[in-house]
Amino acid sequence: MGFTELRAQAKKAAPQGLAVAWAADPTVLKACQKALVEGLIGHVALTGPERAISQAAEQAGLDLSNWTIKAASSPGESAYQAVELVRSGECAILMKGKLNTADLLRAVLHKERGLRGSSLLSHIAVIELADGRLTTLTDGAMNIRPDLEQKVAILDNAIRFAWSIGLAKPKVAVLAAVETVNPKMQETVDAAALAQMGARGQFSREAVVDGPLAFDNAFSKEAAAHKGISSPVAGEVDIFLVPEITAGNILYKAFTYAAGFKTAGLILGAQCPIVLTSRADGEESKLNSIALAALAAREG
Ligand code: COD
Repeated sequence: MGFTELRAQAKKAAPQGLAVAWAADPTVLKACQKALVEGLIGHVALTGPERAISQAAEQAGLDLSNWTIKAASSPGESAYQAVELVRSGECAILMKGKLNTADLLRAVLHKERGLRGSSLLSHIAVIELADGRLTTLTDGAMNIRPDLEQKVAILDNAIRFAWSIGLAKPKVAVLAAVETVNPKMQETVDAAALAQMGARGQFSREAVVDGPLAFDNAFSKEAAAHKGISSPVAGEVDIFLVPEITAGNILYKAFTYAAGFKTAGLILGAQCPIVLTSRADGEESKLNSIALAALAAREG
């Protein structure tokens, strides 16, 4: 299953409203328009600087006369307005426009006016590999240096998400630089604990968790065999769990830019799915991310 099939699945969900924070970006507007035409969403509400949004719409060749626009003069204000559109029930999906990730996430995390859920919020990237199969990577965009407890929550979010998009009993590789536990490398100790938790059924849905694994042996069955590593996830990984944001962000961008794979991104664990791609990501990546959010919104 690739993004084409996912988009087809997402069309079957009842179309929901999408709120965009700081929407003055032609690529974002075009992705929203396509999502409307494809029936992935029912309506769009934009927040941000009105003049710049009109200019972006002109650049994109779009007529926004039927779209709701809420004026905001700063990215922070715009983020709170978009969050409020979800809190009021007007929209069921939030999307990052042309603002810093941290500005949007601070509004989402606000204790009284935000969208915190019952679990830790985390980012998941979805990647379509060369053979057309989807895999995921977490967390390369939100949690900076998660401890073991936070990694458990990040992995649990990812496992539930994988099931929701049809990756049943997902295979998880907990990444490190080596395959053996080295007490001087905390990520290898955490990986071994997570693998044992998987074996004991400690996540909220079933998954096969292995680690520590270096990326080559997780990604390639041949590399693992060559090194004499026997792993039930080698070459078939559905979830790559990275030790911290920098490793994850570099790997995510290497998938996009060096390998040329299609990618999409979401924040999980909030009161609604949040479309979170890089500002440089193209229209297709943003559209695929909206489709994922529509599917996740259906799951509730
Ligand atoms: N889930 C739930 N609650 C959280 C989370 C989370 N992931 N992170 C923080 N909180 C809560 C804390 O418990 C606390 O109550 C409050 O939010 C504030 O926490 P701080 O002090 O850590 O918050 P900030 O504002 O300093 O940092 C939160 C950010 C998400 C902004 C920060 O973690 C961050 O900058 N992440 C990286 C974002 C980024 O730049 N990504 C770039 C790639 S696109």
